[in-house]
Amino acid sequence: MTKQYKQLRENKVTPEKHFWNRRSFIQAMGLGSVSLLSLPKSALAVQAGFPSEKNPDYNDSFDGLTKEELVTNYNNFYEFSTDKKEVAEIVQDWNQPPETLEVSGMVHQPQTFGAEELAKIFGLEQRIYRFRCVEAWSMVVPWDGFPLRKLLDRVKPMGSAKYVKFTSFLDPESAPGQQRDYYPWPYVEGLRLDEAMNDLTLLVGGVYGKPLPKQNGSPWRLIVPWKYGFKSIKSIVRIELTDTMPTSLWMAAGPSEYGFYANVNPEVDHPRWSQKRERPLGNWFGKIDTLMFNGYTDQVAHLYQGMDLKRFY
Ligand SMILES: Nc1nc2c(c(=O)[nH]1)N[C@H]1C(S)=C(S)[C@@H](COP(=O)(O)O)O[C@H]1N2
Ligand SMILES: [Mo]
Repeated sequence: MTKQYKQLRENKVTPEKHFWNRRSFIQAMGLGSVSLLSLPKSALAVQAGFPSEKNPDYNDSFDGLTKEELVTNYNNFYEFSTDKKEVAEIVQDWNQPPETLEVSGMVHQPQTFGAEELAKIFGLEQRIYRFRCVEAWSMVVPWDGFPLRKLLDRVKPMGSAKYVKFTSFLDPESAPGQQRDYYPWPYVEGLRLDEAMNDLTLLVGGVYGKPLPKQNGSPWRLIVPWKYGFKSIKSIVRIELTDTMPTSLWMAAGPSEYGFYANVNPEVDHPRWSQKRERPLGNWFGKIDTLMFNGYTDQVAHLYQGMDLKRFY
């Protein structure tokens, strides 16, 4: 929490300088004609500079939020390092996070968006989701983003589209991990179209009410909370609709260990470790039970009716 934000909360009456900060930001976001007084209170209760509105319908924080310092300093981002504690520092030398996001393939209205304009077009809401890495650690995070469905609706998928393919940036010059060809870069992930359209699936541009730090996948990443964390691809440059199942980086690199679906399932062990329990980041009391679909069964079980969930894939 920044000093400014604390002050906003402590002084019920907004000091004038903060009022002006917020106002100029809201203008920059293209909301210049909206009076501050007409914005709901919750919209103001965010960081000056990143107007994301808390959505109280998505608040999985009963176990407590993971500390922001942990979320932003313990990262999987193999383009930069395989050492989770090193990513945040190494990524600082990366001076070109993607500036555009192309949406193409089997759509009637392909479009390339500037990274800056997405929040303006689709709005931002904050949802608190649980996040479960396949390596059996987990966290609880307030993500700022919007349902991916909104973006897909805008480009009008063709009837023939069945899958969505997501591709990350490719820049071996400034991403040291991409200089080694151990992995088939760029990072690619995929969802079935109905999974991508599910209400829980978010395109995320911020965390803790602030723009996404580089190490968490700026400017835009995916968050799919009922799947293992590797599905939540970072720093996306392209989203393509297709009629064939995309081959993800992990399917190509380790087909016997990482499949297309990768739904969180405590009953199906990874070939090298159990998935029954997980270690919440920052939890001194050890492990907790992992939940089917990471706790999102009610929202997503219908997507997999008739499929054999005992299979890792
Ligand atoms: N482009 C890209 N996206 C990625 C990864 C990666 O290495 N590169 N790692 C994945 C994995 S394994 C996890 S657990 C999450 C980690 O996200 P975080 O660092 O924000 O916690 O990002 C996922 N998205
Ligand atoms: Mo992960």
